[in-house]
Amino acid sequence: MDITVKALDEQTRMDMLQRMLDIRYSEEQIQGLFLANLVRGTTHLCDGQEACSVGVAWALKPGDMMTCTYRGHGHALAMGISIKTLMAEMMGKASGCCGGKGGSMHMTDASVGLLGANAIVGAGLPIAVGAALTSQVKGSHHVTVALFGDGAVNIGAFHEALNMAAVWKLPVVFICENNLYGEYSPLHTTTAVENIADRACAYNIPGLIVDGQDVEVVHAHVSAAVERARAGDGPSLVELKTYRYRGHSRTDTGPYRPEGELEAWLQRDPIHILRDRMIEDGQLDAVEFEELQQATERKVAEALEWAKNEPFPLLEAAYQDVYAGGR
Ligand SMILES: Cc1ncc(C[n+]2csc(CCOP(=O)(O)OP(=O)(O)O)c2C)c(N)n1
Ligand SMILES: [Mg+2]
Repeated sequence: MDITVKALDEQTRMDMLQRMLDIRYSEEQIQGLFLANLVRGTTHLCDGQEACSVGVAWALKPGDMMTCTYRGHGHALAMGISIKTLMAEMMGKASGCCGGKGGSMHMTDASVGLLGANAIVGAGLPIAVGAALTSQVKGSHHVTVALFGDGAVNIGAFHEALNMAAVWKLPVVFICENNLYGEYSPLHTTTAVENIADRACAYNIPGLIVDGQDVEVVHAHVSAAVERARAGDGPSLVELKTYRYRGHSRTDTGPYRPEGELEAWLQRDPIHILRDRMIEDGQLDAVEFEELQQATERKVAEALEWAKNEPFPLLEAAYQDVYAGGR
């Protein structure tokens, strides 16, 4: 696939920057919530990976769909779930996107195209293939993207999904957020290839290796794969090289990471890459960026306070949403 990365217009860049900041500050607040024991269970944060979710979401059109993983707060916000709804879901409140019954690992809202975050590694891929088959049968020209981690590529469902989608030329794009670790295991100890995208040749589909820290680069590559799928030319495998700043889940401080690795990735922070480019192009200055950060921090804190005061679901809600159309 021949892909040129063009500068996006100023408004699009500003919107992307804002959404990446929304994600960054939301993750910060969520970590605090869990550490303060205000929410039971666990959470998986995506700070460092913001350019992936935002670049992918901006490559989609209304009606397109996404499946993602338990590391899915960024995907949910990028697809258009509001910060308030996200925070309410996090705290198990009735006004959350799943009525408070999903929590951190299951941010879902079909009305924005988010078919579901999945806690089972690899489980979103066959769901995306099914959604794509529906679009193909209906002739609706919608595309589904499946987001998953590097840990999912050794799961049977990955291979089955890619093979079937390739054979049937389904309108689906498989997007791996390769953050170098599956739980506490470095990729090279679990996976025989260095580049996940190299596996595409086994299914006779394009494989793209992409800088996952640069939102414009992510957007350009995913857009090309999405439009290829929409045109009826079948799936692609896109690998976004990225890094999670925190450990696997809330209590993991990442002691297994080699010294200096995190610091090296912090030098390529996705928010700073876009900020610096906008400053260079005269679209933003340091003071405006500072104000944007502060306003976002306030907005996220307010959303969290609002969510804290929302009611929990009623007991009867346990019987709702069990079957399709049951609400
Ligand atoms: C089928 C299955 N096997 C094992 C697990 C336990 N598990 C939870 S997260 C995880 C690591 C997945 O890593 P990766 O796909 O790279 O995603 P990341 O957490 O890095 O975003 C594993 C093995 C699971 N949830 N599902
Ligand atoms: Mg991983």
